[in-house]
Amino acid sequence: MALLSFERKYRVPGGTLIGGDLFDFWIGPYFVGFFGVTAAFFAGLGTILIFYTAAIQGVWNPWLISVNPPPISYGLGAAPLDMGGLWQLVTICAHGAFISWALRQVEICRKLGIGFHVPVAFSFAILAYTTLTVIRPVLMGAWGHGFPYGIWSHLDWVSYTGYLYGNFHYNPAHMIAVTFFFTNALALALHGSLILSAANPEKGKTMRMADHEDTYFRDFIGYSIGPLGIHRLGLLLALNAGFWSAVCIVISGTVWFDQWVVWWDWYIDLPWWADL
Ligand code: 07D
Ligand code: 07D
Ligand code: 07D
Ligand code: 07D
Ligand code: U10
Repeated sequence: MALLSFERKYRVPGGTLIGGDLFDFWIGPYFVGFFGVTAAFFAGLGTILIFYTAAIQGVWNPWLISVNPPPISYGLGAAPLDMGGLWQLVTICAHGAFISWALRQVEICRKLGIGFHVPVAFSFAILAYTTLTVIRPVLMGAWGHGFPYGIWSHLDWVSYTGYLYGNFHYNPAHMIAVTFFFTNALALALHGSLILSAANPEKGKTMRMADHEDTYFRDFIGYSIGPLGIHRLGLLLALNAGFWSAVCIVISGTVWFDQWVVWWDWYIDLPWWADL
């Protein structure tokens, strides 16, 4: 693959977090690095363990493969391989791979001398995953509260866990998370469509730039957040979507045990109409 002249210029040693020059090289377009090696190791091992589980269970339909966590009775102890031990190993591998991936992003940022916004953003996805498979199970006292690694089975877990607390829609942090997801989709639709509209002016005219984009929204709703601002807003919305998701699930079963609709009783109990 041909290298961009820019890439050739920036392919110099340095910026690694660990191991100095060890693995400080590229294969084709990919930077390798120490964390590229650890990411490949953990992802490879994790995948092998998933296939091993499939072999033990005799299930090869990709939709139905499922690496299940241990029964609740094992608490926070190590479980035998075929009783959730494989799930525990896959969870370790997944963390190894995701965290390596984030640190590899950090190294590339350092090499290029740019900000760390990408690894920070990816860390919120890892936070949501860690909340589901480590933080909440540990707080609840059993690995069995983690979700199973399977395409269908993880949906069953979400549904089951949702109905454990009645209608999960009444979870206030879930509402905030959903609102951030919806608003995020709206913001990206606005941004994508606005940029493409400026890039596709009437026939024979040159591409429009930020002035046109700003003016469009000032005409339309009286305010434009600006070309840099929309990216700040997008990142803010997306990170909050992941963050409030982690909050909504970690509070279910640790600080709130009842149906979520009951939480709203504080509203009925407000003093000015409680006695009516
Ligand atoms: C498009 C970037 C690319 C990523 C892709 C996913 C695998 C899994 C492993 C067979 C947006 C690659 C998939 C590597 C193969 C095995 C063992 C990102 C893009 C293409 N889910 N979920 C999916 C994961 C959870 C939920 C699809 C992962 C929580 C619902 C895919 C995790 C809860 C629905 C998938 C995870 C939950 C899905 C599409 C980890 C709450 C759907 C994902 C590691 C968050 C949808 C059949 C997608 C679907 C779907 C992967 C966690 C709910 C299989 C890797 C436990 C309600 N999830 N998920 O596009 O079609 O992401 O399911 O945390 O309806 Mg899930
Ligand atoms: C419809 C909004 C249109 C808005 C317009 C503008 C104003 C002006 C004024 C500010 C589409 C209005 C403008 C009012 C305002 C000022 C001044 C957007 C619309 C025109 N689901 N589910 C979806 C997930 C479950 C169910 C879509 C996830 C459970 C039903 C999306 C999960 C059950 C329907 C989605 C999950 C269930 C959906 C929604 C997880 C419940 C739908 C996004 C993690 C027990 C809806 C077309 C959307 C749909 C829909 C996501 C779970 C039921 C993909 C992530 C299992 C009945 N679900 N869902 O559509 O498809 O936005 O709608 O568990 O009808 Mg689901
Ligand atoms: C931020 C742009 C501004 C829009 C705002 C909404 C009204 C309604 C009416 C009090 C992203 C203004 C709200 C005008 C006032 C009365 C009677 C866009 C932004 C600020 N929903 N929904 C919300 C709507 C549907 C679902 C919040 C509208 C489907 C779930 C808000 C429609 C299904 C959750 C809201 C619509 C569904 C919400 C935040 C129309 C599947 C939440 C919305 C016209 C899509 C979350 C309490 C947001 C929540 C939420 C409005 C349709 C599911 C009240 C206008 C029927 C699961 N919905 N919604 O972020 O907190 O929009 O609920 O189709 O958890 Mg809804
Ligand atoms: C966890 C993914 C992390 C991914 C990583 C990377 C690879 C490599 C390889 C591509 C967090 C993985 C990478 C594997 C891939 C290649 C080659 C992201 C994660 C690290 N809900 N609900 C949410 C809605 C209902 C319930 C979040 C909507 C019902 C439970 C979001 C609806 C009930 C949980 C959300 C709805 C219910 C959630 C999910 C509508 C079920 C959670 C997004 C419209 C009956 C989960 C942290 C997320 C959560 C969650 C949305 C309905 C239950 C806000 C829109 C009422 C139990 N719901 N939900 O978290 O918060 O992404 O998880 O009805 O656990 Mg909900
Ligand atoms: C993007 C981008 C980019 C930018 C950008 C943006 C995408 C390249 C260059 C844009 C992004 C943003 C601005 C940021 C973020 C926005 C969101 C995430 C979406 C969420 C938005 C909100 C929550 C705000 C919503 C606000 C709205 C909708 C404004 C509401 C405004 C009005 C209601 C006024 C509408 C005006 C009209 C209809 C015409 C003129 C009217 C008047 C001036 C006054 C009122 C009129 C009268 C009084 C007349 C009489 C009334 C009548 C006849 C009707 C009466 C009827 C009744 C029922 C009352 O990519 O980078 O940077 O900026």
